[in-house]
Amino acid sequence: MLDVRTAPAAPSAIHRADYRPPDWLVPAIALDFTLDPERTIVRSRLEVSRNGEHDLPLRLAGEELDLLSLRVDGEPRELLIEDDQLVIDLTGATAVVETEVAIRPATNTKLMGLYSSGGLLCTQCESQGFRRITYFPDRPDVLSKYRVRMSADRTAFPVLLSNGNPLATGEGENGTHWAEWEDPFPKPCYLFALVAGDLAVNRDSFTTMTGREVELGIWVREADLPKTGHAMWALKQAMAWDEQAYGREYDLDRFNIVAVSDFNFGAMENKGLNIFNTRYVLADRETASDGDFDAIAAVVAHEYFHNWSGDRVTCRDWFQLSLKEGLTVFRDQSFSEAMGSPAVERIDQVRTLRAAQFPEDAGPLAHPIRPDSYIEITNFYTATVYNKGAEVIRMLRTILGAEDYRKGTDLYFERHDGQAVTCEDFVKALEDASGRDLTQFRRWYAQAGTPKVSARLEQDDDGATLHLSQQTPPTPGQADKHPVVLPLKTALIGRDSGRELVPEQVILLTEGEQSIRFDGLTEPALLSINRNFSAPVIMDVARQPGELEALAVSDTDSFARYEALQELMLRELLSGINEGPLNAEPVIAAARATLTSNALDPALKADALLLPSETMLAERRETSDPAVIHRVRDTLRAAIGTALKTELRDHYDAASRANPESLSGEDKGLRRLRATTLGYLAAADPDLARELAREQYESARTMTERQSALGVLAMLGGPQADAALADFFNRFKADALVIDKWFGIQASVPSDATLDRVVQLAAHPDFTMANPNRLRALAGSFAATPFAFHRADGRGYEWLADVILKTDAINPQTAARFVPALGRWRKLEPGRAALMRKALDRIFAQPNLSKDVFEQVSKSLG
Ligand code: B3K
Ligand code: ZN
Repeated sequence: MLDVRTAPAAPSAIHRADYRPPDWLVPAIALDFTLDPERTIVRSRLEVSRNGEHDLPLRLAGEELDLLSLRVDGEPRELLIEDDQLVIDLTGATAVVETEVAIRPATNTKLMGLYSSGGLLCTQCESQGFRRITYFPDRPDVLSKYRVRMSADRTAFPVLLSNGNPLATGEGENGTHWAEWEDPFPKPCYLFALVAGDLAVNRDSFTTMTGREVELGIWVREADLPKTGHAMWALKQAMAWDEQAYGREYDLDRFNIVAVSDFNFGAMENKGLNIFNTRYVLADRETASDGDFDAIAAVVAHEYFHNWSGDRVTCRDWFQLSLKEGLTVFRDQSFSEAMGSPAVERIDQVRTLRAAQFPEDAGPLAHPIRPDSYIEITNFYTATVYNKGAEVIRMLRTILGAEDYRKGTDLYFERHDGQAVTCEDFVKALEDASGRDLTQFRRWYAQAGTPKVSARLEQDDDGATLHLSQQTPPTPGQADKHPVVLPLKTALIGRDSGRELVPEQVILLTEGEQSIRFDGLTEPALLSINRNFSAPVIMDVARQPGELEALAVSDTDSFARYEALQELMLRELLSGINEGPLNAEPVIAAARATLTSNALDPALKADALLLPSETMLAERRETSDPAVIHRVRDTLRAAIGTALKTELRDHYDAASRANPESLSGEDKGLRRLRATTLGYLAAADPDLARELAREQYESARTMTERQSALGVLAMLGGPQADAALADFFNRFKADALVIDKWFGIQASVPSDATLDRVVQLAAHPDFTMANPNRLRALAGSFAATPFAFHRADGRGYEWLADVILKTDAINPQTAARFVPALGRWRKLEPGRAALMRKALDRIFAQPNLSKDVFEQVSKSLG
C-alpha cells in the first residue's frame, strides 16, 4: 500500500519582486461588533471596486474565523474558501460584500486580532491581524474609510473606543450599550483598532499650530491613573515638536492612548487610537526607573509621529516597513535628543545598535533594511529595519544638510499624503527637493552587513593624508558587496593644544579606497573620525600609543570622547581575551581622567566608564568562549575598581545629591553615575559594595536607586541579596511591571547558579508564559546574560529551546523573538557551538512549528 503521509510542506517565502497591485480596492468599510469575550459577532460591509482591467475574483484573507454568512449586493452567496481565503466571483466594476463571522477573543492567545487582556477587549492588527477579525484584503496598499459600531455589556465594557472621531452612543437591550466611530482618513486595515472595557481616563488638550483644539485621553485601569502624567507630558511635547521640526500638525479632534498589559511588543500607532503596552505608559518615581521614564517618552513620541510617517503616508507592502519604522525611529531619536542631552542620547542609541543590530547584521538572520523575501513578516520587525533604518535616515540628513532634508520630507509628505508608498518614493522625494543624486546611497536599502572602515592618518612636514577604505563582509545570500556612501564627520585635534586644527567636516567615503589631504597643520594631529557616530560602521583606526588616551580627554565631540575610551578598553580587553597581555594601566589612567574631569557632566562620565559589553567583545572575534570574555572583562573591572577606589567612592557619595523629584539631565546623570561607580566598587570590594548597596536599597527614594542597588546585591549574592529580593517582591507584589523587574534582575545575574534560579522562577505562581512582558523578563533577560546563558554544558540552550517550543504553541510571534539568541553558534567555540546547534535541531524536528519559529530556526541552522 502506498504511504500517502508526507512531511508538511515547508512554509514558502514571499518575494518583494513579486509585488502586484491589488485586484480589488475597498474604498469604504462598515463594521458592526457585538462584543463578547467568548463569542464576538463581526458584521462587515465592504464597498469593493475593481482595480484595473481583469476578470479575477475578489480574494479576502481570513484566519480562525467562523464564517456565518456571505452576501453580495444583498444576495446570499455560497461560501468558497481556498487556502484561508474567501474567493468571490464578481461581474461588475463595484459590489457590496457583506460577511458575518464569529470570533473568540477570550482564547486568542496569539494576541493578534481581537483579544482579551485583563478584562479588556482590544485589537492588534499590524501586520496581518485584521484577517483574524473579519474577511478582508489584508495588505497595506488597500486603503479604506472606516465606520465602526460596537455594542457590549454596559457594566463590563463601559468604555467603547475606535479610530477617528466619535459619532454617537446609545443604550441597547439587556444592559448593553453601543457607540459609533468614524475615521475620515482612509487607512490600511493594519491601523484599525478597537478597545472596550472598564477604563479611567486622564484627559488633557492640545492646541495645534493652526489653533485647532485636540482632545487627548490616556485610558488605563482606574488604579493606574496617577501614573499617566509623564506619558501625557511626553505626548504634548511630541505634538509640539513635530509641528516645529517637521511641520506636521495633528489632524483629528481626538487622540487616544490605551494601556493594556498583554501586548506582543511596545505599542501600536493605530490611527487616533494608539494601543500601548502598560510598560510604555505607566510611571511614577517609586515604580519606574529613569530608563523607564525615558523609554515612555520615546515610545509615546514614536507612536504619535507615526500619525504622519506611517498613517497619513503608509507602506505599499511589508517589504517597505523601514519606510515608516526607520524614519519614525529617527524622528523619535531626534525628539529625545531635543528633550535631553544630545550626546547622552546618541551614546544610548549607538549602544543599542551595537548590542542588537550589529550582531544581527553579522549573523544568519542578516537582511537589508528593505528585505527581499520573508516567510513571516513579523520576524522582520528587527533592529535592522528599525535602528539601522534610522541610521540610514540620519545619514541622509547629514549628507543633505538640515535644510534640504526638511525640504525633502515636506515634499515627501505632500506628494504622498493618503498613499501607500515605497522606500524608493522617500529617497526620490529627498533627491527631487535637494537636487542631489542619491543613486549610490540607495545601496543602503539593498545591502545587508555592517561596513568596516579602516582609517590611517599619515603625517608629513606639510600636513597629513587620511587614508580610508571600506569593506562590507558577505551575508547570507549576498556574497559580493559594493561600496556604500559613508558620511564621516571628521576633525583633526592638536595633540599638544587640544584645539581643532581642522574643524569638523563631512567626508563622503564613496569608493573602496580614498585619500584626503590636509595642509598647513601647525602641530601633530589626532584623528577624530566618525564623530557623533555619523555612519553606522565598525571603525578600525590606526593609532599611536597614547592617542586614544589623549582623545578621551580632549576630543571636541562628546561622542568621540566616549568612543576613544571605549576603544581603549576594547583593545585591552581583546588583547586579554586573545591571551595577550592585559595592561590595565592606560585604561585606569584614562578612566581616572574621565571620572575626575571638570568638563564632563555626570551622565557622560557614567556612560564613558562602562566597559564594552560581553556581546560587543564577542562580535569583534571570529569565535570565542563566553566564559573567557567574562573573566577578562571582570578582571579589568576589578583592576579599575581597585585602582580608583577612592575616586569612585567619592563620586558615589557625591552623586547621592541627585534630586529624587527631578528628571533633569543632571539628576538622571547623577543617578546613573551612582550605579556605574557602585558596579566598579562591587568588582573591587564586594563587602563594601554589599553594604553600600544595602543602604542604598533601603534609603532609595526612586526606583532608579532601588533597582540598581538590588541588581548589585543580586549579583553579589548571599543573605543580603535574598532579603532584598524578598522585600522587593513584597513591597511591589501588586504591580506587574515591577514584578517583571524582579524576575528580570534575578535572570540577569552572571553566575553559574542563574539557570537553576530561572528554572525555579518559571515555576513561581506569578510566572506565566501567556504574558509577553513576564516571559521576556525571565527568558529574554536570561538569554541576554552571556555568562549565565552560555553554560559549557548547554543547559541554558536547552532551557531556552523548551521555552520557545512551549511558547510557540500559544504565541508564535513572541516565541520566534527568542530564536536569534540560539542563532549565534558560529561565533562560539566548538563545544558550545555544537550544543547550541543541537538545541536548534531539536526545535526544528518538532512537528507543527509556526511559520514564525520555522523561519528563524531554519535560517539559524542555515
Ligand atoms: N508598528 C508597531 C509594531 C508592530 C509590530 C507587529 N509585529 C509599533 C511601532 O513600531 O511603532
Ligand atoms: Zn514604529
